[in-house]
Amino acid sequence: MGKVVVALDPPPKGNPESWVKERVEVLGNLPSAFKVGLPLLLRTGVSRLKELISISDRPVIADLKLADIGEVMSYAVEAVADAGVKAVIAHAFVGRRGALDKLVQTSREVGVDLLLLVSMSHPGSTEFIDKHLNELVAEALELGVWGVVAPATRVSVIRTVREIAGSKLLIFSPGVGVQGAEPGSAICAGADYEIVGRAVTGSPNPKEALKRIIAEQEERVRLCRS
Ligand code: BMP
Repeated sequence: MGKVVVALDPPPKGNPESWVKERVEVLGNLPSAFKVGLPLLLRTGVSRLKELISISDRPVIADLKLADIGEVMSYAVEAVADAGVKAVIAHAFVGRRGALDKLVQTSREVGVDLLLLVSMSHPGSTEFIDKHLNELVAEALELGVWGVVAPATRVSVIRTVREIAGSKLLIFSPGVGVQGAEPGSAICAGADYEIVGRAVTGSPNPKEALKRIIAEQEERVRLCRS
């Protein structure tokens, strides 16, 4: 069983709804989950999201990358909860008081799991965010969230997160494929799921592309665990 979350980010040209539908239908149950973010939500709106979610059995993660005061983040979570998303992604750096404490409370009330971003896959993440990695993971642990997002492009970060969090947090890792990380490398470093976007969705045959990525992931994980 592969451990891949497919990021559905429709490019600017074309119809975003048919773009998503075509991919969700052919990928079926191969992905562990789908992730949708602003490139889709800004163009379709949350009301259309509900319909898109209904064509798949897989859970959907809303990648809102929230970074606001608690009250406003809560409104956003309530909006996507209505569409039936499994989880929402927020930035950990906004801190707890007046922000994440409220977000955690609202998410629980509306039955949405929370993923906190503790490090990012682009190089600039080391300029500010990564300097506080240990504190951000500790904060995620204290808040008792479902998991964190940490980059497949810097596996040392994943190792640190796993060391601090033990088995108390799931780790979702973007950066596999177009951003350069090899399938399976993040899981070998301690992640639970790898997030893959364009390497699957930009392929002329997304299903075959995902199958290849899953096969590679399984092989690398088999080797690193043997
Ligand atoms: P791709 O595989 O096409 O590079 O897509 C990666 C996905 O993961 C995108 O949806 C992006 O928003 C997300 N992501 C990322 O690339 N780096 C991060 O640090 C956090 C993310 O959510």
